[in-house]
Amino acid sequence: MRVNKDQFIEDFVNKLVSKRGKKIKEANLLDKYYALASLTRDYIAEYWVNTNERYLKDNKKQIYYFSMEFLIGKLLISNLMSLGIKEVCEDGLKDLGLDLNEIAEIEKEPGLGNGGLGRLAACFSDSMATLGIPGYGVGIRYKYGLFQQKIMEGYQEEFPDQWLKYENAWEIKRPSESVEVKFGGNVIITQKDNRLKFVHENYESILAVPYDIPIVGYKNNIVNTLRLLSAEVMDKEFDYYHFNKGEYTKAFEDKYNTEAISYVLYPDDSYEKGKILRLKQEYFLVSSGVQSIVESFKKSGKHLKEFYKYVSIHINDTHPALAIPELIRILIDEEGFGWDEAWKITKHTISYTNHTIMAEALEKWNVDMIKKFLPRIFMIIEEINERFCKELWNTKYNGDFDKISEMAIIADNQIKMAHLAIVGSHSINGVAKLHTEILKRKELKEFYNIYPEKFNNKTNGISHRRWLLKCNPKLASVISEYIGPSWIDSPESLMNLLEFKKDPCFKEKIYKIKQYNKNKFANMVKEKYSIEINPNSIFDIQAKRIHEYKRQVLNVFHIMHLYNKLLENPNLDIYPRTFIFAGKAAPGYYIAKETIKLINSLGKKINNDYRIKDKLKVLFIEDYNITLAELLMPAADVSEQISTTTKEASGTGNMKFMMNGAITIATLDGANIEIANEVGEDNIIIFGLKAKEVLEIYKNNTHNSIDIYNEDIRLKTVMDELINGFLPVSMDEFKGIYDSLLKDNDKYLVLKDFCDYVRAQEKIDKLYRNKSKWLEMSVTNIAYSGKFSSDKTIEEYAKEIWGAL
Ligand code: 475
Repeated sequence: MRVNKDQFIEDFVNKLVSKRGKKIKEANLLDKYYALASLTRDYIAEYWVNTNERYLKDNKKQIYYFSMEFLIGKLLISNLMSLGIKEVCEDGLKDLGLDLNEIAEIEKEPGLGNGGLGRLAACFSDSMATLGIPGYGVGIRYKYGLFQQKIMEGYQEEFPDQWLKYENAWEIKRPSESVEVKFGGNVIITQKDNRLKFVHENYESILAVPYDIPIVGYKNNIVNTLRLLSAEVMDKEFDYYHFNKGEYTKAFEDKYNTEAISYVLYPDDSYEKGKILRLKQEYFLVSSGVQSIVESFKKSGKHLKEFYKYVSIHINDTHPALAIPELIRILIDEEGFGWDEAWKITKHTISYTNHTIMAEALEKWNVDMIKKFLPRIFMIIEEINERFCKELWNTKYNGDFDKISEMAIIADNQIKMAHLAIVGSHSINGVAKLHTEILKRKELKEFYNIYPEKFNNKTNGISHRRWLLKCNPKLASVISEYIGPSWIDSPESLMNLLEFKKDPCFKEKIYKIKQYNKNKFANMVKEKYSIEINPNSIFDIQAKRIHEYKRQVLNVFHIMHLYNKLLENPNLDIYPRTFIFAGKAAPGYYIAKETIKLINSLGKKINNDYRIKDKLKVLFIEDYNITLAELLMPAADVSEQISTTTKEASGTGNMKFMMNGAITIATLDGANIEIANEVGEDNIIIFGLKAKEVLEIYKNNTHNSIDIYNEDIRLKTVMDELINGFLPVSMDEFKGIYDSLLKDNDKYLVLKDFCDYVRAQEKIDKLYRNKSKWLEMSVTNIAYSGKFSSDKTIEEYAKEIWGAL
């Protein structure tokens, strides 16, 4: 868009008055932020309206991305960049004596996601808008996002995330587009004109009120929509009968119970508990989403028979899989379709991404629960299941009861959502090559056998706009200086950087930028934690959810081992390193929380030990979120991607670090494999068991952790230090971790990979000393990172799954 500095200044000053009732002199930071955000939204509005108008006219396929999580990050700066007016605003504000970054910092981040899955939804939304795909995000407007993490005495404590405390500057509430979602009650079946009629009675109604957030395409005048739904009572705000009796809690009970549906994001990553409230959240999202889509489709005048030609609904993992029975319900009960046609339309409309093979993350709902809260939906799932089992019986598995009950959607009083999603959709994809192969050959083998055509891979990607252009402006500008700005539109052109990987002048610039970003990070650490870190040490970062399979403990063991070596010989030649951890543990995940305490206890011990001459530092940075990630990625020298091979479906942090020039130390897991294939083995440090070996160990149970413990004295020492008072905690503090590794035979193979990990880390130590070589590796990583832009991933989804583009 076009706005000059003078116009911007005038608009901003006027906005301060109209929106906040203040002149610049009296305005505080919050006033300035809301004025600027509101002005930015005004600038966006014109494009938003035009985009919607064009999408209506164009008749192109509309893509609806259903996700329980959208982790979009702060929006002010990225919106200004997408509009192409960041510099003008920055200049204008400067003339007024204001600093854009300072204003932008005050924005509250919408933490509406746990980790990878939620951030992926955000990167995909960004790419759809930039590629001009008519894509809509559909999610929940949780009043409280992912908890804020504070570290107290080394322990994680959780606090409510009050991101809506003031207001959300970006959203537009659209009460007139609210829809009714029905829970509970019973279904009456009648017969009319030879057809069964299903009438849902005695249900409880909840209103789904949409709030729309603009998703601004990068300098292309396109603005897509992220629609977040909030639960409200239909009409009765409170009950006068109880109110008059002075029973205030009772008077408001209904309202509270209803609105609770969109109160809190479940804080578990890769874990499903089967809670009623979570089920209600899921149905709330899909029912309101599907109803609105059908309504707006009908307005276009086209026949619903053609629905799937104009609409794709993509479900982000199985969490929104009830979209399948919900669409069938609407088509049959409300639109008069017969089963076969409703089934065909639904299957062609829906596609599904699987994000994890971890058994504990697979959704299974108790039959009685679904029956009670979603009686009509349950009938439809039963019907799908019956027809599916019949199909199996009549085709491949006649007489094979075991096979059929293994594959059934309903078994053992449980509904298996992954099975429902596979049967009721036309596409299922994994998120990296290895992950998809494991789905096809192992986890979902039986389904692959009968529906091979449905399975495909779509390796994850990240938005290079947020994860390079926005978070590392200095690097972005040097890149453009050398290869021109074309990489911003076509990120694969970052490959042109390879030409300069041996250019000393370019490399020096890359080095200086890394140092600048490290200094910036070090300043934050000093200010917040009063810890001095050495910006000339290696910044070695592991930032992700805390989970046993991600193996933060392996990282910790390596640090303890280095520390032991230094205690033995304080003059040991170790390149100074700062080990940085960040990440949240699910509040009920005991071992993950112990791991946080372990990292902090180790930090306390090491950071205060003058004997090792500041060669090692260990930091745990609290409250990892998108904003912190934007500071961390550019400051990293080493990226830790050390999951147990086969367990990390893809990973996306690996791509973010790489794009900012960090060198990855990794197992050949998830997308690490594809990163290694791109950059070549000289530019990534690989260690550990291969997928085949891990699968072998799991299959044949050939692994005994006690043997490894007894054989490797370094490992034995470290392990013993967990429980012998070496760390400044009580002796049983880390018993859970200790037992999981020895008593429970180390399910995630930490001990097994320790030795090779230490070797790989020694290699890092050596390589970093060779500055020229290190920088060449760093440039190579940046150059190949364009392959992992979500633009490319989304193009593949659009072409190969959605049939749009
Ligand atoms: C994978 N979340 C990453 C990323 O594809 C992958 C599960 C249940 C309930 C709530 N959240 C979840 C996940 O399963 C998840 O985030 N999976 C992650 O998806 C994007 O890169 O490897 O672990």
